[in-house]
Formats: sequence, C-alpha cells, structure tokens
Amino acid sequence: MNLSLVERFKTGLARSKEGFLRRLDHLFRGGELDDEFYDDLEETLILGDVGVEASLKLVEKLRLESKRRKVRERGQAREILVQEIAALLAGAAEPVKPAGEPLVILLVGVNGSGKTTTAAKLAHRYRQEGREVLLVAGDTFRAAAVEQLQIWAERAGAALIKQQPGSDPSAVFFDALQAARARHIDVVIGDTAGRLHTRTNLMEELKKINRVIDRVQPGAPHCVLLVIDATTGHNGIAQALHFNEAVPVTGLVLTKLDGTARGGIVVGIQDILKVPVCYVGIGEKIGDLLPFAADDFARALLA
Ligand SMILES: Nc1nc2c(ncn2[C@@H]2O[C@H](COP(=O)(O)OP(=O)(O)OP(=O)(O)O)[C@@H](O)[C@H]2O)c(=O)[nH]1
Ligand SMILES: [Mg+2]
Repeated sequence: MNLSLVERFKTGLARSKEGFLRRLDHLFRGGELDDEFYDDLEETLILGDVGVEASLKLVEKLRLESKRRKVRERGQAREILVQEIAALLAGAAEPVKPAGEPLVILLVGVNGSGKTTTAAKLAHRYRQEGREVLLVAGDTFRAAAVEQLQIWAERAGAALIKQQPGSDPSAVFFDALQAARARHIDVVIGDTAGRLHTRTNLMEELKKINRVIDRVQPGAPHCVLLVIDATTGHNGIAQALHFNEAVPVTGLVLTKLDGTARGGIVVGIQDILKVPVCYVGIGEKIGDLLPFAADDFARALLA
C-alpha cells in the first residue's frame, strides 16, 4: 500500500469519522467564530475523548490565536487547531538500536489490550527493514499465548524463545537475551501476560522481569511500551499511572483505534501522561501498526 501516513491515519480513524470527527468537521464548515462555536467545539472534543483539560486548553488557545490573527471564519480556524493539536502531541521517534547490542522492547498492559498482536506487528516492521528479530514468549500464563505468538513469529519471519507454560517469565527473558547475543539479533521484542494494574503480585512479577533484563543486558529494556486499548477511553490513564510505578513506561501504543468512534483519546492521553504515543494499531493484520507522527495525525483528525 502506498498511501501517505495522513491517509492511513484517516483510514484507521474510520469509525471516528462517523462520530467524533464528523461533528468536528461539521463545526468548521462555515459561519462565524462566535461563542456558540467555541462551546460546541469544547463539547465535541470532550465527547471525542480528548479529555476535559486538553479540550479546554485547545479551545482557549484557538480563541486567543484567532483573535490575534484576526481570523473570523470557522474555515480558517481549522488550520490553527490542526497546528495546536500537533503542538500538543509529542510524536516520538522510533527507538534506535544501541551499537553492538540488541534493542530490547518490552510490551506491557492489561488483559486483551493487544500486546501479542503488537509484538507481532513490531516484529514485522523490523523484519521489513531487514533486521533480525527475536520474539520472547513472556506470557507463560496461558498455553494458548505461546502458540499465538509462535504463529505470528512464523508469519513475521522472526525467531522465538519460549518455555513450558507455567514457567517463570523472567527465566524466559534471561534465556532470550542470551540467545539474542549469541545469534546476533538486532531487536528483541518481549510479550508479557496481561495483568490488571491493581494486582500487586503481578506488578511485582513485571518488576522482576525488568530487573532480570537489566542484569543480563545493562541499560535494557530500552523501550517499555504500555499497550492501551483505545476503545476503553480514559480508563487507560489510570492503567498507565500504575504500570509506570512498576516499570518505567517510555511510550504508549494505542490499539484498536479503528474500533472507536472517539479517536480523540490519542490527544488527551498524551497531554495528561506526558508519555509519547509511539504507535497506533488500526486493525488486526500484521501491517496494521503505524508509527505515530503528530503533524500527520492532527491533520488526519481535521482534514
Ligand atoms: N481492530 C483491532 N483489533 C486489534 C488491534 N490490536 C489487537 N487487536 C485484537 O484484539 C484482540 C486481543 O489482542 P491480543 O494481542 O491477543 O491482546 P493481548 O494484550 O496480548 O491479550 P492478553 O495476552 O490476553 O492479555 C485480538 O482479537 C486482536 O486481533 C487493533 O489495532 N485493531
Ligand atoms: Mg497476549
């Protein structure tokens, strides 16, 4: 597929296009920039999961900036809002592989958020760049989890390290990192079991995984991605805060953006957490993961 990133974000936001984005588009279709417009805009953004704080901030800035530029038409204000949203979003650069060592990426998150699928999609991305990839079946909790990752690994053309179901996930990571060095792997992508952020023992297990990885390869994991289901809305924020207490979350992956009519979550969550969205998932297929780009995303919201 040779679509631009803006086009692909737009495709991913298909359901939002019917809901939140349609309302937003409608608002900018003409007329004056009056109080009614600003009130409607605020409401639309909040209902679209942008979040109360971020919505108020955006509307206030738009009001000031339009006044400063002497803009009176709603149509002209659209571009200003695009720029403001882009400025609010910290688009993250893709992690860079450290010299001589594998890049280690750890995926964490609550049950069913899309960790395993995202691990596979990431493996696919790196394989397409010609990198050697090793997937780690760190979800030893369910037998089916290992099989699921194995199928994805084959599809992506990545190696896989696994152990018996029920074994200690830290031990799987220990093995995996040693194997990665011996086999000159470029990128190690670790799947983990889904866990509720309120379950202390499971969060302790995550801390242990993180410690073991750092012991075998000091400085790793380089990237801890918290995988959040975009359809759960602002619940994702509470999850993020808890996960961040256990392991230092460096970035977010918002999955199932294709399944929500309120795609504004991407804006709200970054504003509150100050953790960049690194990728968004826009479908169940291996190619349905987009690296996040603030400008393109803001444009896709309002174009
Ligand atoms: N539409 C859509 N579905 C997705 C996306 N990402 C994942 N899914 C689906 O969400 C479901 C759960 O995905 P998994 O990757 O198994 O989630 P997980 O976090 O590994 O789940 P647990 O291991 O049980 O915690 C699957 O049916 C995936 O196909 C996405 O971006 N869009
Ligand atoms: Mg899984």
